[in-house]
Amino acid sequence: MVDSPPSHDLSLGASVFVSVLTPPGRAAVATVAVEGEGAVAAVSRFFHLARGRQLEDIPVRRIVYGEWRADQDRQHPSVGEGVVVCRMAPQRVEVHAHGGRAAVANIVASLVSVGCQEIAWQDWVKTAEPNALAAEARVALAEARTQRAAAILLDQYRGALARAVEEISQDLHVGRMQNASQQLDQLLDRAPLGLHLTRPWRIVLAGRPNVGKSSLINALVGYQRAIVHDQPGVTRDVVTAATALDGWPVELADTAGVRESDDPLEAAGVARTRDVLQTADVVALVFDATQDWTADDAALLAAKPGALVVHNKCDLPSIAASGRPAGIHVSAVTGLGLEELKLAMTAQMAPNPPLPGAAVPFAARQVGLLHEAQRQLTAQEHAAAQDCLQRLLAPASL
Ligand SMILES: Nc1nc2c(ncn2[C@@H]2O[C@H](COP(=O)(O)OP(=O)(O)OP(=O)(O)O)[C@@H](O)[C@H]2O)c(=O)[nH]1
Ligand SMILES: [Mg+2]
Repeated sequence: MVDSPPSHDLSLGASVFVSVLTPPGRAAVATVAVEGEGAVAAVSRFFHLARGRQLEDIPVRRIVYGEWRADQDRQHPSVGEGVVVCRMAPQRVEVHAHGGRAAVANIVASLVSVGCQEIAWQDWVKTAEPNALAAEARVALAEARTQRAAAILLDQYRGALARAVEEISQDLHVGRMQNASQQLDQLLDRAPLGLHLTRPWRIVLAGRPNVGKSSLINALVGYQRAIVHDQPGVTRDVVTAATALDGWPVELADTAGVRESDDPLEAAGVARTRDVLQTADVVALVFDATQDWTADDAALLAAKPGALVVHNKCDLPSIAASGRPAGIHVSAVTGLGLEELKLAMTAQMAPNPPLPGAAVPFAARQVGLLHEAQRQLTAQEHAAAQDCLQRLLAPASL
């Protein structure tokens, strides 16, 4: 017997969400979550258990195996996808299928055809977490690149930031305005670090040609990322490498050596160096310790007063030239001074790392609302400040 053709007869409206929880790409297993009133009915439309059993009758958290038959397959009952299904809650079902894109797309398309609404997993998280801070932490956790970043985000997922915001709100409520303001300041001080937990710090190595920038990048990441050559003007583009320093996620950028050049290609590389210097979180200016200190070197340094000063090639006899400023003495060849260089970079990136369990804002929305709360507090607009805090603590909205 052939089943009836597909129809939108479940009257789901937009009340059932379907979301792929696993990342795209090839993997052994993919998970599709279906949630909302009618979720079980929607899945039952396509999921066939052995011996005619019904999903409605399966207890919550019992894992069952069966076949997913998209409507077009109903003409050919032998074509079906083996899936594992579990009702995680009365109105929430997870479908675990083979991890290929086709199987996942097939399942999602089936559910959408009966009125389910597909949403991104980041939006699905909003429906699953009690408030926006927890939902944001869960999304950020998936983006964390290092264990240290993940540990701080996990603290926030467990409520560190929410508790701090609640305390500030309570201070406002009982008129402890100075306390509230100090706590807001403390949170905002941690915001630059928090925002980098999911967006690595950018460290740019710049300097004149042939001073050893590419060699230093390679020594810092531990493999041959950039081409090194004894001719000046080798690096023409910005070459980046992802790594971690003291557990913090960073992106190191090697750049074209800065000099005037008639070669349009090299000039384009130098222009790109200047661009990337604008967006750097940390700039390390590299100089060649075996060469005289020149007016060009001094001009480079003057243009970037906050930069770390790195004197490279210290394995060779250095020139104690007059005018050479203090700096970190390193050798990309022997590794001399590299630990000191890493420490100096880390100190610029994260001068006051938070203690375990500390509240750290980590998303632009949070930082914006905290700034606004502080502004309103300064303007004595206490109700408006309280409103910002309540918006931070509110449930996430889709
Ligand atoms: N002895 C010694 N040689 C080095 C050191 N660092 C780099 N060199 C040499 O210096 C030359 C230039 O090195 P690169 O790393 O290509 O220099 P760069 O600054 O990237 O040069 P451009 O890309 O042309 O701007 C190569 O011959 C390297 O082997 C060092 O610490 N000690
Ligand atoms: Mg280079």
